Amino acid sequence: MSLFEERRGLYAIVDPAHTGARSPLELAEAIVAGGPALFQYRDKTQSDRDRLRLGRELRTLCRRAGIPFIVNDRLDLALLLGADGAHLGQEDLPIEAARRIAPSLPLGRSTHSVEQARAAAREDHAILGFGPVFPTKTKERPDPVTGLDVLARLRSELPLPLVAIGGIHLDTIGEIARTGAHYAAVISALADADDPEAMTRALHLRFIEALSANAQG
Ligand code: TZP
Ligand code: MG
Repeated sequence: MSLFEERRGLYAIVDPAHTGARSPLELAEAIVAGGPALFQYRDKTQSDRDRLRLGRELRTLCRRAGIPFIVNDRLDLALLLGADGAHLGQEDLPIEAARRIAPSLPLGRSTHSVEQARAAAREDHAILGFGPVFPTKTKERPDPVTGLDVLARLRSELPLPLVAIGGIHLDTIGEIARTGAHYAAVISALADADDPEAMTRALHLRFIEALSANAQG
């Protein structure tokens, strides 16, 4: 069973460009204390030196807490940091090139349509991102909103765990769990929370509760 199949729940993302009132490290400490299923470091703005510095701190935090640490976009950084996996987008390295650099690292791929998801599922990916499922202000030039029906359809069609992303908040995370997706990825609902630790707990718990309600119903 892959790392991503073993777990379910909140996939917390920390991005230094979207941390609300806190430093990236303060936000990450609060989130890790709240216990998400997975943690991702996403950084499209800092220098490589700063990425390496912050990445080391985040990896240490996650390792202490036993939370898998995933790096977005950058395989070099993922390997340097000893990450548990990397997550690639449609414009990042194609799978053949990625596998030459990182032969065995668990890899995710973001997809934004049924066609992209089917194509990524035929390749050596361990998890697929899908979205934006709701409107988001966090991503620059987001793809069109997908909605949830297509997520449920993909879940029944594809053998891989799915992570829904885009505009997910406390009042909608249960709907994500009910589609069968393994994870809900969240940036702003955590960064903008008054108490990100409590918000992490609440989001993760609501996901897990919706899963068990689904199993009983
Ligand atoms: N990909 C699709 S939407 C998104 C990414 C990285 C951003 C999600 O952030 P938020 O703030 O949870 O909508
Ligand atoms: Mg990317």
